[in-house]
Amino acid sequence: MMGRMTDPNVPITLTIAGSEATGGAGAQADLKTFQSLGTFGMVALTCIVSFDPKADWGHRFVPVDAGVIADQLEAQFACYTVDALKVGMLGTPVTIETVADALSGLGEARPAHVVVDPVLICKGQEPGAALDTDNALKQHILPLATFVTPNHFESMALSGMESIDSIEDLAQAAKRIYDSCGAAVLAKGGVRLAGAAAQDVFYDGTSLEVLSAPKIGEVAVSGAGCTLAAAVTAELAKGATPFEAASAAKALVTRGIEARMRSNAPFDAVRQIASA
Ligand code: PXL
Repeated sequence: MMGRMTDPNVPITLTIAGSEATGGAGAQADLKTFQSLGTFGMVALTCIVSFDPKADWGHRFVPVDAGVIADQLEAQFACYTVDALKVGMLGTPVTIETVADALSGLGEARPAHVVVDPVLICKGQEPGAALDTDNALKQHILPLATFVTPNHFESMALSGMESIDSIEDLAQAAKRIYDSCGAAVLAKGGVRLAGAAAQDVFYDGTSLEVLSAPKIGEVAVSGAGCTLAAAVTAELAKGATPFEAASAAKALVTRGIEARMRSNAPFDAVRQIASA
């Protein structure tokens, strides 16, 4: 294999994420996003989520064996120089430790960009039910992040703030999260903050920016968060600055919500549309 190199003209992206079988969220959303933004995408699968139509569309969750997760990462990093990596749903403390060990063990081969979507609680889970998973994520994965994309709930959990009711509160949370881990932060207000705009806050230690787009309805769309973080990952892989990546990602998610899929489930799913 001497002399064989990764093609330098094709940005390479990897997501470490769970399968959401209906294709709206998780690894499927990530891969579609990677493709729509012109990168070569890979998935290391951490778990399989199947909604249960007989039980209020709750999540049936099956973790992938830790050894199999490590094997996937070994194969991927042996094949390619990964330009940017996304960490999505991990799901259990064992998975978190496995992924953290694998990434720490990469040394020089660790991608320059590690985008963490801190999936603390999935819809359908009781808050607190997954406290050990949340703590493991904070302890083992956040220190590896160069970019983090908390939603409204995760911004409260990671900043220690009891409520986030305004864009000023969200900015405060973004600053606190930056101070705690040193990663660029894109804190998502989405539909959770009142007003006609879906606003998010970007903070990287120097510049604080509010990203704003008209709200499209008042109901969260499945896969929006996954798609946003995957789009940030793809843009960073292509050489964008963190703020450029955040802006481009927000535009892709807005287009994807406009073009959303309706289904027999009581929620819509983002559809990734490449720009014209
Ligand atoms: O949207 C968060 C999320 C991430 N990853 C997987 C999921 C979900 C939500 O359903 O199933 C695999």
